[in-house]
Amino acid sequence: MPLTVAGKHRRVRFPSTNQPAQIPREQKRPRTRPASSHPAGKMTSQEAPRPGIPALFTQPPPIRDPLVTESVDLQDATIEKCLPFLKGLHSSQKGPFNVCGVPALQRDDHVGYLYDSLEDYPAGFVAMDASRPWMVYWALTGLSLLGEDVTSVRQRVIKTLQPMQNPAGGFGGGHGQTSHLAGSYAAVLSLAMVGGEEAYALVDRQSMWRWLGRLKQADGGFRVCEGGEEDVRGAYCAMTIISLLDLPLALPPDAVGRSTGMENFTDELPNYLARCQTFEGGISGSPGVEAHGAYAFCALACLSIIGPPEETIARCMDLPLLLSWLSARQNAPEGGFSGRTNKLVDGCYSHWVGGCWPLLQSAIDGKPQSAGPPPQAVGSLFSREGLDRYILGCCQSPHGGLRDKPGKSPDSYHTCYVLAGLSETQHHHYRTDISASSSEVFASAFSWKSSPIREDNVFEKNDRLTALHPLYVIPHQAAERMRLWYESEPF
Ligand code: FPP
Ligand code: K
Ligand code: ZN
Repeated sequence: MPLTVAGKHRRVRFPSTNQPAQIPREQKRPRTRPASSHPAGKMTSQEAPRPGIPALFTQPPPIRDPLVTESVDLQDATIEKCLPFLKGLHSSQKGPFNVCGVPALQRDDHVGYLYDSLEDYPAGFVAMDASRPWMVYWALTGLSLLGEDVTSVRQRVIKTLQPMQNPAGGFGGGHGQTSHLAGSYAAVLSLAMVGGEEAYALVDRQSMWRWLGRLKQADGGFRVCEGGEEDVRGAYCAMTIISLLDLPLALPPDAVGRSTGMENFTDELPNYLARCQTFEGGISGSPGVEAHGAYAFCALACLSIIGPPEETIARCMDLPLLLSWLSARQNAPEGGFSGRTNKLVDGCYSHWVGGCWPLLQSAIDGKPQSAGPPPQAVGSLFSREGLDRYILGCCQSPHGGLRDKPGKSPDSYHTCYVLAGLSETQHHHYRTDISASSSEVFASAFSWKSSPIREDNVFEKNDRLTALHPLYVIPHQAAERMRLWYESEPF
């Protein structure tokens, strides 16, 4: 019997196979079953998939672990939920479908959703009040990916961010809030995207530099705010800000790190990041905890900002182990990425995990020899087709916006990072021997180029998105223009 679910604008009807599987209490204990049977198989719709879809993406995996746990049940339920979308059969999917059985990107709906996300919110969204710079960043990045000209909101962005900057340095998550590296990262990147002198000149670089000096720790890492936690987000956000704003690499005179003999923001940082690689090969938020895709991106992007990936990543990470863990993030039939071992596919990892691949590829390719793309020694390190199928088939919400997975509501965070992931599948990202910056330290960070991939596409010309800078996650020009402007300004 079809079920009715309340949507934002109208009531959407889902067939009953779309309900999350109820896990009976007694099944939460690990149990075993014959390895050959798929318990959820009976629930799988027998309706034939659209033509053009390989069997890999239309069936539960053929090899199964006989031990059944709560994680396995959740995984089975997720596959059941995704299959009708992967097969192109779900009634909420909008076409046209291409010859590969993949639905078109609903560009206008997503553009509309993101412009809406910059308007007012009802009271229930109060928890987002500390994420104001992020709301701006996700919308502007998503709109840029979709080819919108975001300079049209320049004045609004400046006016919104201006009160969030604190006299003692950095941006808070809202007016009157403590400065935080995550909010400061989102604020600086948003200013880069709208661009222009007024936006660049808004940042107080002197106080930013001093504040960052108070966040740098003796072990090489960064706290995310004064008195706050230290993790790889802090390190990535700090190095993003330092490199884009052309701040001095030297620590301010009163920085805590100076008391242990450190002189620069990058001192001991590679060692700190190296200590975040775990026994699984993935990278954790801080030494000793569980590897996660979001932190893997932060660590690898941070290493790629502070030096060429073939030096920094190769020196700090066990590459074969990292490749093995990263590859295990992608499964069939879903095709999208999970964030960690034994957890579920989620559209936002299309960027956090998807964004790691070009950085690893660059570490493997080695020192760039020319201004053009390097010869491809190996094929794609991940299945672009799988990720495209998950994004276009499972992550598009029927009224605009993109989501974690079928059954979840869209939000601007997922819309941004799912689109960023789609863009990543559509481009080769590589470094050249030419840098947009005159800096020696950050020469590598500003030497990235992107060119559209033409082979093995399962998406259409109209689904093409803008390329993003693989380290700064904003359009290339936005990052380069900001850096060049500050290079020309006295500090
Ligand atoms: C687990 O959530 C998620 C994390 C432990 C990391 C979240 C961090 C980010 C998304 C990125 C931060 C980056 C910057 C630049 C600030 P979960 O348990 O709900 O999800 P899971 O089951 O998929 O692991
Ligand atoms: K998640
Ligand atoms: Zn997510």
